[in-house]
Amino acid sequence: MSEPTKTLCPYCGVGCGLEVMPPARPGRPVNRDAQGNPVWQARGDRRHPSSLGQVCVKGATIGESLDKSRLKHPMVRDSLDQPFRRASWDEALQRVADRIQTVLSTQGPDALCMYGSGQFQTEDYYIAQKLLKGCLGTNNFDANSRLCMSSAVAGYIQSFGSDGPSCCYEDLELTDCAFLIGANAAECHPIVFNRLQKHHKKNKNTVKLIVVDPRRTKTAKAADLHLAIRPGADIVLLNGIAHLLLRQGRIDAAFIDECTAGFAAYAAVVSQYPPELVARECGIRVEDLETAARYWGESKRVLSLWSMGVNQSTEGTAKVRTIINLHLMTGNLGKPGAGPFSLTGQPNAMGGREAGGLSHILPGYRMVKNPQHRQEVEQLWGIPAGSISPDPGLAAWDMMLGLENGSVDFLWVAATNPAVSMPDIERTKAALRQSPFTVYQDAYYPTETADYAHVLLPAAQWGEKTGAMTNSERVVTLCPAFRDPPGEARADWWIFAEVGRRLGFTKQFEFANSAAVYDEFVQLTRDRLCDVTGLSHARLAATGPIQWPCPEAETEATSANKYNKRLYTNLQFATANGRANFAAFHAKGLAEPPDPTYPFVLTTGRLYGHWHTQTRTGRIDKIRSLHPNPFLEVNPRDAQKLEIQSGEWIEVRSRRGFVRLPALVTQNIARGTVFMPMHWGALWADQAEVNALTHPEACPISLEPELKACAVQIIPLTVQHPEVGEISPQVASKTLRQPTESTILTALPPG
Ligand SMILES: Nc1nc2c(c(=O)[nH]1)N[C@H]1C(S)=C(S)[C@@H](COP(=O)(O)OP(=O)(O)OC[C@H]3O[C@@H](n4cnc5c(=O)[nH]c(N)nc54)[C@H](O)[C@@H]3O)O[C@H]1N2
Ligand SMILES: Nc1nc2c(c(=O)[nH]1)N[C@H]1C(S)=C(S)[C@@H](COP(=O)(O)OP(=O)(O)OC[C@H]3O[C@@H](n4cnc5c(=O)[nH]c(N)nc54)[C@H](O)[C@@H]3O)O[C@H]1N2
Ligand code: SF4
Ligand SMILES: [Mo]
Repeated sequence: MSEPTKTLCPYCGVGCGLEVMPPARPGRPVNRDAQGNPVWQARGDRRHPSSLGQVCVKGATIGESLDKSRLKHPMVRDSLDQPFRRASWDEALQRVADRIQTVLSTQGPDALCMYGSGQFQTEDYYIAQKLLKGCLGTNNFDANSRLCMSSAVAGYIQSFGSDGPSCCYEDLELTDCAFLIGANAAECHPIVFNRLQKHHKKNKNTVKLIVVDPRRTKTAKAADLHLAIRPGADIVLLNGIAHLLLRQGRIDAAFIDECTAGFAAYAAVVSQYPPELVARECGIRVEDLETAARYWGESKRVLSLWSMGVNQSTEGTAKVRTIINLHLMTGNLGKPGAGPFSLTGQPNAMGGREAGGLSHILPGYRMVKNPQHRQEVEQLWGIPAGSISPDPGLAAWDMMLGLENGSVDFLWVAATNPAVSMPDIERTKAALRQSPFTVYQDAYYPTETADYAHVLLPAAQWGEKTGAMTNSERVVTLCPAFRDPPGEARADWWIFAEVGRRLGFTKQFEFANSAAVYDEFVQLTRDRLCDVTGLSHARLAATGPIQWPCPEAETEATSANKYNKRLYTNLQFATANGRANFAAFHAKGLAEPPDPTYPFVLTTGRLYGHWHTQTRTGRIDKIRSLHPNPFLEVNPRDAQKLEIQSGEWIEVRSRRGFVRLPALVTQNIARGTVFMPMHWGALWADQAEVNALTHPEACPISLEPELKACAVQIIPLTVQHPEVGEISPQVASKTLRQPTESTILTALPPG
């Protein structure tokens, strides 16, 4: 192969275009990593419309992760205390199919569950829906998007009548005011942030950047105004901004009148949020609140961008709707440079939503509860009417509860690592240990979740299978296979389809290849908001990435891309009456507020170089040296009271568990709040699993857990410890697996 393969970065939802080249190319030295192993090379694709050639460190180093610690063969065992033994695909798949059959006949379909991922390609997602929801008759398919995007999905559906972010990245360069709330884009959506920052720097006098985050992140440091609110105070703040806009008459009355519903009830709620109260509850200055309202009011085009600081909350949906309220109130949507823009986390969480990849939705932005929607899907799938259950299936955490109480008998986990990423990890692990039968389908081995599997299935990953992914701005990119999967690894969709065939659904899973799967999927998007009937693998390969909607009729129109950049430009929304809905929400605050015993609020999140549970990035030297160790950020005044300094070992305890790690004393975090990264599971450090501390309380609408806040206490490990006696830092440092203490001290990010 001499031409580079054009594809999409398989990490974050920015969805940067990559060009990938094999280690050896004619006339060039072989590309090698630090150990001398030949590795695939990746660079930015200048022609990709979303990223224009830019990449961050993760995209640039992806090639180094492809051949390390891969799961190459199916493995089976009868119980968790046995070692795995290698099995043929035939044996492993037959075990899975037989078990499903048994559970179906003894327990019924709702004892079966699948837990998937925004790292599936659309074809993987689609086949999984068809198998579980169509053929097996249970809606128990959920994805890690439940921990991630489900509040955004619920907020869009309730406010606009449909899921679907309406903005595009060009808006980053057309806005007068970017309002980032609960998003550390500089580290988590770096190329989106680069585009925004460039525009901001170029127009310093006219373009405003507001960041709302309890931490002074890299993103916050670039802002004109940083509102370091208390964790969980977002609704108070947003209602407070609305209060001032209303008081100053900076609203778009015509828009409210013609295009929205529910304004009066909303206005009544925000009238109860005067500036003094809001500033006090948020822990910010009245002047700063007024400045935020002024920026909103004076800007012609406001673009808000949010991510997990908003979604991962017991009031996640209410937060999303409260952001949208501000846009409705000021007419800031459906036009260039303005709108409520949810930044998607994973590379194909968007495609997952289109394919129906949560337990309450169906392909084509349809709802499980809607009889007409079920009927449309049943017809296309060629299954009897009534096959799809009218009840939403189990959400991610409810699957764990189902294992706990014995109502779930079969769990199939693919492309996610719940033994690290679920809340309340000890309870999660205990539930997984109780599972009568768990299939785990991953690209890597070992991972923490593999310990809980009865069957391990080796998955072909990005670059080893061909499929489509949709990024945050609704751009669909084809990701072609450019190398062979290692060992016997197979594409996720193929594995699901093969089990379907073994269960007798031969007609439903008769696909020659993933292009045929995609062709069937697009039929289910016809005349829906996310219409992609004009797309096929062949078209995407020939023309490159395309933004949806892209209905069949537009197949010929080369202008389709420009035409479809934004949704709702005609101000007709997807609700029954075409109007967008205001929502009137009072703030409820955190599910587990601090108290005298657990006086700190722990918040959690990400670092620039690492990706989630490190299955890839933990195996890349450059990234390991960027972030060698877990740490806990503590404000200097709190540190003084606790008598701890940077690098000293502490124990952090919540009602559910504890971690031990070094402190990082920094002004970047407010007093009373502490921060810990999510990346270190049991394989990468001892006793530094952030989710040992978190709780599973979730938003009642989106069912998304409040992974961003729980109450903790901090115990310095150099002093007498109530349970384990005196621990010196030297002893404690042995509990960190990877780097030594000296690397911790030298590599702590600058405070
Ligand atoms: N480098 C890197 N990038 C990634 C990922 C990764 O693992 N590594 N993962 C991807 C995925 S799946 C996702 S979902 C995204 C997540 O992207 P982000 O949401 O931007 O990242 P997080 O660090 O999880 O959290 C964002 C911020 O929320 C703040 N926050 C905490 N509590 C509150 C609150 O109550 N209110 C407000 N306003 N803010 C709060 C935190 O301080 C944090 O800075 O990143 C994607 N990109
Ligand atoms: N405390 C706390 N917890 C959190 C969060 C937080 O902010 N704080 N964030 C939450 C969020 S937003 C998210 S998205 C989750 C992420 O949590 P996880 O989904 O658990 O994290 P990953 O490490 O991305 O796991 C993906 C797995 O898929 C595998 N994989 C990669 N490609 C493929 C493929 O093509 N096929 C298959 N079968 N496997 C593949 C990888 O090897 C890896 O094991 O964590 C959640 N948990
Ligand atoms: S910004 Fe996201 S999509 Fe782009 S290169 Fe980095 S990780 Fe990949
Ligand atoms: Mo996520």
